[in-house]
Amino acid sequence: MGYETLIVEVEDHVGVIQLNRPDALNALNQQLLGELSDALDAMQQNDKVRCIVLTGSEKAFAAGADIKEMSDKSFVDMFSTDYFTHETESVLRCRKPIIAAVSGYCLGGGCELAMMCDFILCSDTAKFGQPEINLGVVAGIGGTQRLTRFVGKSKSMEMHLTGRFMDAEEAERSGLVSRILPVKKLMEETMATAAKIAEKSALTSMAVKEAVNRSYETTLREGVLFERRLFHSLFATEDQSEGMAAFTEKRAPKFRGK
Ligand code: DAK
Repeated sequence: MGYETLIVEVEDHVGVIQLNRPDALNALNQQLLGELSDALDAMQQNDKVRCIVLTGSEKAFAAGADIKEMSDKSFVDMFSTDYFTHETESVLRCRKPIIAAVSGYCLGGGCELAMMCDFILCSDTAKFGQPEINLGVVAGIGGTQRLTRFVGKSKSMEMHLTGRFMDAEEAERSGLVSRILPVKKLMEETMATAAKIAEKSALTSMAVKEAVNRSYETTLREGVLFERRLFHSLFATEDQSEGMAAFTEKRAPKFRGK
């Protein structure tokens, strides 16, 4: 399928989705988010894809929701269409691992989109922020909730109340991103990380996602029980037999997602 606001390709077992509205610093409008939702659903259906990379340009992952598209909308427009909900939840619906590769501006809805991915790798030029307060609104795609879980109340509150940007060092220090990479190496290193994930059992990757995400939703005791039951259930898979046999036979495992 052809997209106007995305560049989509599959390299080996990694699906790459690049946000592509360079004139608007990849601001998220309805067309882009609709296309993103389609692209993610297609990658979920595509058995060849085992890991997904979501990225932008060197200058901007995304500078937020498209302010020009939103500015004239009314409460009724927003509420009756449930603006952006279905589209952005495509990231949460996707059961395959999604890495956000962030360079440059990652603001407002852009930061919220990156936080919905499974983890964030960023370049040393990345800038994160929730500057919605400057527009007289609050974050609306989960920023107040997710940023707080990543960086804690104090820093999240400060970011949302002042609208200031956080650089890559601060983002790594406070747990928002997993690693910082030199800007020219961001995609190469991200693709290497994605390829490493794609070699694993796709079933086990799905189980990891479900277990880690459950930690946000439940008590420690219930989460640990959920994890243990997933662990037990993976003994019903061929990939568990293959992984453990390969270790004993001192060879690389060949996972088939079965
Ligand atoms: N929307 C639309 N256009 C944008 C944009 C944005 N968010 N950000 C940048 N652009 C456009 C600029 O207007 C400019 O277009 P032209 O004027 O050339 O036509 C072009 O991109 C280049 O931008 P600048 O000239 O401003 O570039 P600079 O390098 O000087 O500055 C900047 C870069 C990122 C600091 C600046 O562009 C900026 O402050 N951008 C806005 C950042 C921002 O406020 N982001 C938050 C947006 S609000 C919802 C829930 C949540 C949301 C929406 C809905 N629902 C539940 C319904 C989310 C809200 C947001 O994200």
